[in-house]
Amino acid sequence: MVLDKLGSSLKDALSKVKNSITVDRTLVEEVVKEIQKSLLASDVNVRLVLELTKSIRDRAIKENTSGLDKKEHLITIIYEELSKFMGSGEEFELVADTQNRILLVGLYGQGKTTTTGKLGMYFKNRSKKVAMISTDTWRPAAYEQLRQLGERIEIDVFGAPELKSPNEIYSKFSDELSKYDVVIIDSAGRDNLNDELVEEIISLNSIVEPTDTFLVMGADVGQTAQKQAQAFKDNLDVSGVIISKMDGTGKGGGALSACSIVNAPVRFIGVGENTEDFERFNSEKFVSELLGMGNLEGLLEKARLAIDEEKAQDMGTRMMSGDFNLNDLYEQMGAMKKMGSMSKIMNLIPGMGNLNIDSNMLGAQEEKMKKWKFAMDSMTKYEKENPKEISTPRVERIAKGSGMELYDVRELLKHFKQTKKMMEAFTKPGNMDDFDEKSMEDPNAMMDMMKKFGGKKMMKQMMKQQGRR
Ligand SMILES: Nc1nc2c(ncn2[C@@H]2O[C@H](COP(=O)(O)OP(=O)(O)O)[C@@H](O)[C@H]2O)c(=O)[nH]1
Ligand SMILES: [Mg+2]
Repeated sequence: MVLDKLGSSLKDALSKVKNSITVDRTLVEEVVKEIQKSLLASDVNVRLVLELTKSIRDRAIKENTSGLDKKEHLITIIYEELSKFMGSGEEFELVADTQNRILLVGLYGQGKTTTTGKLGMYFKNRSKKVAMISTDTWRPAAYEQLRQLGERIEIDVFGAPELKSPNEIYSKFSDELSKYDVVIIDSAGRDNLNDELVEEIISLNSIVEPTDTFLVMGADVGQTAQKQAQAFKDNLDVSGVIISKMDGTGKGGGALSACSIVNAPVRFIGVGENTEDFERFNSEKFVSELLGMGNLEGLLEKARLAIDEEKAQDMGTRMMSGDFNLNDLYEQMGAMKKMGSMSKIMNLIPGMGNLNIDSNMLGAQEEKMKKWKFAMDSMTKYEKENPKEISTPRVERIAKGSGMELYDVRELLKHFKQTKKMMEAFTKPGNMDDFDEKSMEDPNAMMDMMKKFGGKKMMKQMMKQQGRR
């Protein structure tokens, strides 16, 4: 696994917490020191290390432990702060309802061209019509490299190495490019970010008007990462970082620091030379793996349940007011996913673990939710807010845009209607009669509700029911 050295030293710091008898200031200090040492050894920027460890220390001392014991609380804080440092937030999604133009920038040799192909493949696999364009006028072989890559992975490539400037190249093809859902622009690099390159990229940026600009950086850049990142940030609106060559180094902390400097999350990582060696980056998942979360997972779920309580309350209030729409459903599905697989969630609920619910059934439901998320990404804001207005032509467009079958989109809309009905039953007093204690005890009825609902409010309801017995 990538960054395994950092991982093993962070794990050591965590076992210190786990094996301690009490959590006091001395322990917090000791653990903070260990974390500092491990991060610095992985080339993470010193200032960032100090900031990060300061928040861990402050939170560990000040925060109230919200239902967790002190050790659990400290471990949760370490996990949360590390995830935040790596740019937590939603996973990358394309901007809906418009052509996405993704500009890749970075110094020479950082992996831009390779990453152009990887990103292209990533979107092609998600049923998008993808084009790649080479705007590197510096190295004559640059276009050829991308052209061959495109031929291999069957993605259209544009480029005109005989032209003098990136702008000329992009303008030459702008009509043709308008036919694609996603256009990935591979730009030129230099050994250094000199004025010439800055000027070239700023001017290319103004012609392309990218929906996203990703800074590509090799995991092996070390301490120079901050300087590079800062220079690009000063001149461009960098919306994310892609770290390539994560497979080739035990360090990589330098590149990870870059996202903190450009103030944008790590979006993808490259883990090899081949097109498929590419992963969407999720800082929480990454940190879980880094910390060897197998044994921590239960704890984190417990912490999330406690913390999300508030958010669930919020959602509940909104639903009470009767305007539950597809955005809420989306959020619900996201919250579910965050808590882990359905079977794990079932295990967390007192009494549910022993019900022996068919795991195939749960798996199938999870698959469906994945598809529905794709479908919802292809809806407009208006459609998500007014699901009733989604007519057949719209269903067709959504299916096409997300690469789903008509059937999938219709099923999603049906699921939404049922969920909405369910919400009303839960939120309006008196309507609970349909879902009395008896049906709560019947695993099938329960599953039915779980399927229809898929939300936290319902879990809370169930837990209340369980507690009442
Ligand atoms: N091991 C490994 N090598 C990579 C990765 N990404 C790019 N490379 C290699 O890094 C070198 C430079 O890549 P290139 O895409 O040409 O960089 P560019 O100059 O920024 O366009 C090439 O030899 C690539 O094969 C990666 O994720 N892992
Ligand atoms: Mg290149």
